[in-house]
Amino acid sequence: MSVEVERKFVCNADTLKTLEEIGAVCLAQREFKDQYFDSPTFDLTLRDVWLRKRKGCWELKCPTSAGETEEASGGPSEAAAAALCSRYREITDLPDIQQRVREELCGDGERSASPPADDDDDESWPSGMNLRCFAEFTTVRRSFALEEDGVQVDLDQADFGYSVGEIEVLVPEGGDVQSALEKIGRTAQKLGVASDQRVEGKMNVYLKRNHPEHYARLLSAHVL
Ligand code: V4E
Repeated sequence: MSVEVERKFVCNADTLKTLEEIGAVCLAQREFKDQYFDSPTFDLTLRDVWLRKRKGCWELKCPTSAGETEEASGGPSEAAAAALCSRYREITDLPDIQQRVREELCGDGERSASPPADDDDDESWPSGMNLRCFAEFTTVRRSFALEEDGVQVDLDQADFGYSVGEIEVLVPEGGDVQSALEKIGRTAQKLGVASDQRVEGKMNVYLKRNHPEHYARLLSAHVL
């Protein structure tokens, strides 16, 4: 399991040129469809837990637990830069995902010795937990590697007409989140995207347009 630390930025026609100038190497361009799942009353996303299927694989992003991303405090400018970054734990192992989802939905912290039959079925387990797809969109992503160790920049174009850039560092379990924040800050400076404004992700924009009531609830719950 790892923690994804990332900062979103507004990309424009100059971003590709700047990436080239700072020596970024294009790793790949790929297209993928994301399907996000939740209960009818949105119990997962209201807890900032995001379950999705991407390229046939299940992924869960959830808040990091207390102490998991302990960071040096630094000065006010470091704190402001850190506030522009999100940190989410990423789970990709299906039994771990199912266990965490079960915990979130029914507070069942115990790993069942024998999970319900549907859990074994890669396709039907969500409906067995009363989860249904509430968002579906396709993204064209261009990924770049930077000289700065472990930093990746993604330029995303979603099929509903929204583009966004992301600077991200994957921190392995117990790894140094503070160093990831510093790398992201330096990369934002180099790219000239170090504004103090939080930039909306694809899901924010998708929900605002397609599920405005749920979007408003997520804002009230300080999830978005
Ligand atoms: C909405 C959300 C999550 C779902 C995934 O969002 P995002 O990271 O934007 O997707 P994507 O496609 O870039 O995933 P990746 O390929 O990088 O894994 S996870 C957390 N949130 C909430 C959230 C938030 N509170 N603030 C911001 C700026 N973004 C997302």
